[in-house]
Amino acid sequence: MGKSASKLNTEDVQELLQCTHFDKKEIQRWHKDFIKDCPNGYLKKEEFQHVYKQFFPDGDPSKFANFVFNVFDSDKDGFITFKEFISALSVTSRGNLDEKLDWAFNLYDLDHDGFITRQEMLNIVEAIYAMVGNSMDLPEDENTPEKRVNKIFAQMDQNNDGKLTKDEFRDGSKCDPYIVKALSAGFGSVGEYENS
Ligand SMILES: [Ca+2]
Ligand SMILES: [Ca+2]
Ligand SMILES: [Ca+2]
Repeated sequence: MGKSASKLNTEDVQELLQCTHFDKKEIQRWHKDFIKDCPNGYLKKEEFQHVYKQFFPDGDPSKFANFVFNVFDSDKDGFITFKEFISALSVTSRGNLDEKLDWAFNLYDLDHDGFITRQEMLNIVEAIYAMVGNSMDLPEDENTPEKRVNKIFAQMDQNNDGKLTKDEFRDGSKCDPYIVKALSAGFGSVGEYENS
C-alpha cells in the first residue's frame, strides 16, 4: 500500500499496452476515472457492490458483485488495483470470445480446481437471479435457478459426470449465448459507471 498505488508511471503504461486491448489514451482516461472514484488506488468490495446496486436497484446484486469482484481481484488481496481493473475490463469489453469464456470459467469455477460443479453453477445462477429480481421474463423450464442449472448441465455436460471441464463449458457456451450475455450485463454496468 502507499501512494504509489494511485500513480501510473511510464512502465505501467507500457505494461498495460502489452497486456490489454486499450491504447495509451484510453488507459490514461480510465486511470483518471478510477482515481477519481478511488483516490488511494484501491477499489474495495463494498464500493464494487455499491456500483452494482445502482444498476440493479430492484434486486440484490451483492452476491453476484462479490463473485465478480473475486475474479477482478486476481492476486486475492481484497482490493482491486487499477491494473487488475483495466485487465479485467479489457477482457470483458474487448476480449475475443475465447478470452471472455476463459474469464467466465474462472468466475464459475469458485474453488479453481478446473471444473465447474453443479453447486458452483447454482451459486452463480442464484446470484444472477437475485440480482435481476423479477425483471427477467423466463420460460417455465428455467424460472428457478435449479431448473436453469439442470438445463445448462443437460446441454453442456457431455460425459454426464456432473461437472464441466473448460472444453465442455466452451463448447456449450458457444451454443448458449445466455452465459456470456449474463456476464457482460454485469460488466457493462461497471464500464458505464466508470465512464460517466
Ligand atoms: Ca488485488
Ligand atoms: Ca470447481
Ligand atoms: Ca463433464
